[in-house]
Amino acid sequence: MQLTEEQLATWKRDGCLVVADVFPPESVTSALEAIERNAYDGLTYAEYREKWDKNPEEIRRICEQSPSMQLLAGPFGKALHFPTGLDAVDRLLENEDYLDVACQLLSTNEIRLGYGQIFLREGLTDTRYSEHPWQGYHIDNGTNSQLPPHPNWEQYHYILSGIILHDIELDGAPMLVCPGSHRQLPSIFGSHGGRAGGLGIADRRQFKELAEPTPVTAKAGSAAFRSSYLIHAAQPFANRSKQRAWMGYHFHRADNADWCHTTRPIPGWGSPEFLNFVAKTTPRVRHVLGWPMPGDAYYTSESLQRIAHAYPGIDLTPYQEAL
Ligand SMILES: O=C(O)CCC(=O)C(=O)O
Repeated sequence: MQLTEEQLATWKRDGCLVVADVFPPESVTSALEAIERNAYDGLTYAEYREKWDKNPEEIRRICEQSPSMQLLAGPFGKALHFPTGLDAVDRLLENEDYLDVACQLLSTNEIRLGYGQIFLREGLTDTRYSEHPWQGYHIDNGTNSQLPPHPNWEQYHYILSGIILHDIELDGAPMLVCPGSHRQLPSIFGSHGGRAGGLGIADRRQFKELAEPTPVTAKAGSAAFRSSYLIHAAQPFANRSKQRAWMGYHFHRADNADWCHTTRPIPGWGSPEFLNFVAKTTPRVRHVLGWPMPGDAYYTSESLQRIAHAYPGIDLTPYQEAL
């Protein structure tokens, strides 16, 4: 998929971009169902509401006792970080159009995955917003980077994406972003400062240079991208009968890989989730995870035998053909 000049100009100006029709309906539907059953103790969202609308205090009590990070995947969230082990969710990463867009936004074909995470909020239990509309604004750069934002944002930021699994409308708590703020951090840092790679501002009204926040609404099948330097915040659901669910992947330029390491407790290289995903996925996705492409000198008949041993079931044909 080739982005238009207008889309690229919007990206550079705003630091965020929603690209429509990246994912076919069937992949979005199966990923949403897997994310719902993971979030709601085996139920769909409709079944969960049917069960818990009668007893909201109890479900809120259950959430209060859950680790806050786990709640990112929903009230009963089990799998959270990539690879989640939910096939339909993890394999969204194999979409070629999606990877093409990420490459264009990072201005390189050499991109790497920094992190991936289910992100689900739902009206019955959601508390992930601030009390006042000027609070809660921050950047997400510190999730994967130790280094504070650099004035040359295009070279040194990373990108966060949300794969939109159902329509996100104005009453469904769309994220609020300050367009263009990815380019305004040098002045904001000057008067505020940040910590490591991150930055949170206590009161948005103190920063007159920031544009009015805009809600990121999007259709199912879109991919929403934003710069790790973009200032944004959560807002409450105007309609509490809704949920908002996406799968998010973060990408950085390969030449920033030295410092783009996630702070999140991701399943390790030896986990069944990782081994199974890598065995099944495409050479391009393995490359985004750091493997050399087929044809690289790393691959010899001996090294391929070792890979076959380490990743049972892997199809090494593309690597063998390029020997
Ligand atoms: O829910 C949202 O839209 C915003 C979430 C957010 O700001 C974050 O997790 O960094």
